[in-house]
Amino acid sequence: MPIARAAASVNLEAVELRVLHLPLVAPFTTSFGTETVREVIVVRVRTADGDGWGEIVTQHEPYYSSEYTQGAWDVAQRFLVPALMDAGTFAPLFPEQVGTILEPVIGHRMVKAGLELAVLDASLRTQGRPLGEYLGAVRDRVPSGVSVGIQRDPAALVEAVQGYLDQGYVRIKIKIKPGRDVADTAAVRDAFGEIPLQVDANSAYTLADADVLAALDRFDLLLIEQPLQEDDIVDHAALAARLRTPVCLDESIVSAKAARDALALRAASVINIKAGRVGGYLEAVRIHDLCRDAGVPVWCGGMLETGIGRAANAALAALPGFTLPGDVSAAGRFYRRDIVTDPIVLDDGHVRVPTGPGLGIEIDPVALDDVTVERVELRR
Ligand code: OSB
Ligand code: MG
Repeated sequence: MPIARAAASVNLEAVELRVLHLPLVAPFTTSFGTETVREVIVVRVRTADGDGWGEIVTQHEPYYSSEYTQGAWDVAQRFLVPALMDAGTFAPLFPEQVGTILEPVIGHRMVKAGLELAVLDASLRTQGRPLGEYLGAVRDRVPSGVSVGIQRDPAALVEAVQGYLDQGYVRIKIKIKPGRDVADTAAVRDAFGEIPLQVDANSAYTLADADVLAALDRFDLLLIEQPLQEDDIVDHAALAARLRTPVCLDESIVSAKAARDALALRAASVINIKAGRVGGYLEAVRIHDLCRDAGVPVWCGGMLETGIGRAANAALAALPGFTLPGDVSAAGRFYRRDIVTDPIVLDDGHVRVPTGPGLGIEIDPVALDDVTVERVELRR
């Protein structure tokens, strides 16, 4: 379904950026490291008609992606915000133009996504229009999966998964890495039987590990996510041909073009869509559309979002091609205290798609200030 390009223009007056440090309820371990405090950037655009909010989902270290928070902080202030300001000085700014305006800067997609989201939010709020409706949502709630980090040992993993199943999560994803793959997956399968289960390797393997990865075939996983490196498209195709488990790409899919190429080369039969990784929610919808036309299932990935990005992810995940449960969990899965007044909760294994204007959230200014470690305001 094409996007109705009807969001209102905004008159940009200023852009506020904040680095936040949000303590996690428990450490989150992947093949590339352990996070205990989420470092993220929040964007507020100030317009003549009100504010809009966005989130730049970088992590503090460039291990998932080449992007990282202090790099994002720099490029936003020196290049991307000024480009937006310049464009908005001579003409009203439409959200659908943001991607094109920022295109001359190579990469830095998470920063572009956060800026575009803030402009979109400001624009849709003036129209009283929810983001979900604008993007093409067809559901008012979405099934909620949870991404479970690597634990001390398989027994601890089983205990962690039990806790999430008790809360009602409808799909479990476990992180794996070499040496913590077959036994961990077997432990979860043995403990819980036929639950919807998938694994995420975050690029920790090479094609030489194909035998180990093929040993996962016996667990009837929904998919294996990003076994090889970001630029290993041909190797992913070779691996996919050897596995019964469907290969899903995350890190490799940095744009609609990358998605098209990966599908053409048969490197993936499922795609994880993260708006930050692909440069914004509008590019995310383009990937959704091309996958839908190709009959390829997609699901909504996560980057430990605050209530800002989490609301946007719930809206995106409500599009018709999102036929697999996403990593759109309750805010409480990561944070004791969110920065929004009405954090997303789990209800019968689902999260609700916000219905208010724009992102449909209100910022809790005290909570936001409490976790802000750096703040800057850029004016025209
Ligand atoms: O690979 O999906 C990933 C978190 C940070 C970086 C990469 C990933 C993840 C997750 C967490 O798996 C998903 C979530 O936000 O719930
Ligand atoms: Mg992933």
